[in-house]
Amino acid sequence: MTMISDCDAAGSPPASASILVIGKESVGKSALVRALGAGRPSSQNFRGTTVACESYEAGRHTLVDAPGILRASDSETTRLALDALQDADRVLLVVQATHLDEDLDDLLPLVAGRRAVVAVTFWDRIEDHGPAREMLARLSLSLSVPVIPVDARFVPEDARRWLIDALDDPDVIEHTSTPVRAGWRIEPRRTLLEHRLLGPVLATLLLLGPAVLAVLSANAVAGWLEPLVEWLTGLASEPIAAWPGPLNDVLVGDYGCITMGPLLFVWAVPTVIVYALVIAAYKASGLVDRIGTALHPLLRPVGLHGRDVTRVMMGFGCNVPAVISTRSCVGCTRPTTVGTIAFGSACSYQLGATLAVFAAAGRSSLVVPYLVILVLATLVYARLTSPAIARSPLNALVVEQRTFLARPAMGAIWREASGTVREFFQKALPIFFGITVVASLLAWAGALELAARGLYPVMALFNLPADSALPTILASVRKDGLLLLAEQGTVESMTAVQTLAVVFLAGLVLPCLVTALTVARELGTRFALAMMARQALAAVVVTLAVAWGGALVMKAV
Ligand SMILES: Nc1nc2c(ncn2[C@@H]2O[C@H](COP(=O)(O)OP(=O)(O)OP(=O)(O)O)[C@@H](O)[C@H]2O)c(=O)[nH]1
Ligand SMILES: [Mg+2]
Repeated sequence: MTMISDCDAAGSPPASASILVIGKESVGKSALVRALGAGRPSSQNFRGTTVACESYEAGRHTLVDAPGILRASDSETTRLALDALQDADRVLLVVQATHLDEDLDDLLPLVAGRRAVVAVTFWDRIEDHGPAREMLARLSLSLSVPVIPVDARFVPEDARRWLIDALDDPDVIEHTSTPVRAGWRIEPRRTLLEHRLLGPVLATLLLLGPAVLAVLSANAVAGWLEPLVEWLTGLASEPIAAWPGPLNDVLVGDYGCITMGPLLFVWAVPTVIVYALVIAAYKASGLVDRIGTALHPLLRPVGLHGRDVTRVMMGFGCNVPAVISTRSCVGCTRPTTVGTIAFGSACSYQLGATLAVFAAAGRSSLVVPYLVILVLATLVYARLTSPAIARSPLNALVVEQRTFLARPAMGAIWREASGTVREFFQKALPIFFGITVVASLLAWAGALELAARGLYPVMALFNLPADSALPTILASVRKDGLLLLAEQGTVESMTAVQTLAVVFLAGLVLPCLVTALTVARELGTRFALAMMARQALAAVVVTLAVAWGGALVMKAV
């Protein structure tokens, strides 16, 4: 019941006599591997959940859960799956009952000549099981291999045994086309999202939903949490105030952890939790793919595809898994998608910290122009950085439009969201406090003032005060470093336009360090460096436009 290894760097499965679980995207491969008792591979209702071959030990079998095959695609995940298939002797071919003929037509030529068992998932979507079962029996007879129907989410013990036993010594599939046809095809029910005009509008609202919800709930939580947290920190800081520096500075100085802590808990934590819950619900319900499909016609002119929207949206939670998930994007849009995530997917830490800065400035409503400008700037950035081929009207949406919407299982949402929140408390929180310690020590040693004086001309270029320099530098390494801008005195003394400008500069000038390293690992160091240079340039242009354009507008009104 354990996962024994990831595939190697090239993505090949281990050489042992393992069974490759292969099929198209989102047909329930991972759910089936899990149901067979093999570990807990991630199973989510969006195309391209699994992005590497992962081996799991299931009793006497080793199952290799492969990424889904996307027909006519040059995606990294399809390549991994096809490479794994080359070396596979035994396969568990997973096809979706709703599109049985289509899946067999596409996949039989790939698995012919291998020992195989066929699992027909989404059996629960077939209404009349009697004739369908008869058809499967005939298919099994013609192919000379077991064909086993299942609802991969809930596999009963007898079906599980049937599958496990069948996998012991399967026969070779000889056919390259299906000898018996089902003749049915069951499509997901159409919703407003598929409406030609209303679909994109609804999809845009749903896309922005997590940010709006995060803002509203962070405001609500802050309303009742702030007095309590402030009272508690006041209580804690009183005795420390008399301690000598630098201890005093590190704890209760301008950038001290006790000074900054409340901002983190009042603003960032609610934002992280709300983002995690909403995005997990979108993924588990299948909404995320349907939103992407609806937005495809609007986004293609800027070089992004519907499938990429899913990844950009994942980036709202954290950029790192979103960048990894672009392995299932097509080759011509992957670099643009990665760049767009790094530039425009304001992760939950970044948005939480931004809200805190606006609140500290006493200008919470700045979040509206912030989000509007961010979306517009991201679209322009994608348009300017995408290759012409990605924007071509001939570049169709490479996605099989058969995501069934499902009521999201609470367990799936909880598993996903609690992972993100745990990560925040275990990894992000200590790093944030580390940043406050560094900033406090620099302030105590007088280095801040020196740096501020040195950087004054640069900040003046953006019409910004010198003391915003250090928070800007720290925030460009870790997005939650933006919180340092909320230090008493920094944003309080700025105008609304300056507050907006500094948040753009600090938030956009570089991707967070972990994202940059992930991009370098996924697409190479040279790509990562070029992307960072492009992003820095774009951030400078956006900040200049906001700072000087905003100042002009304010003067006019
Ligand atoms: N109704 C129904 N839903 C299923 C079935 N099998 C899987 N699902 C759901 O379909 C979605 C996709 O399942 P996964 O197991 O992630 O599919 P996958 O083939 O591993 O997908 P990729 O890794 O993206 O290729 C999840 O939301 C599952 O809960 C099934 O038999 N019936
Ligand atoms: Mg999977």
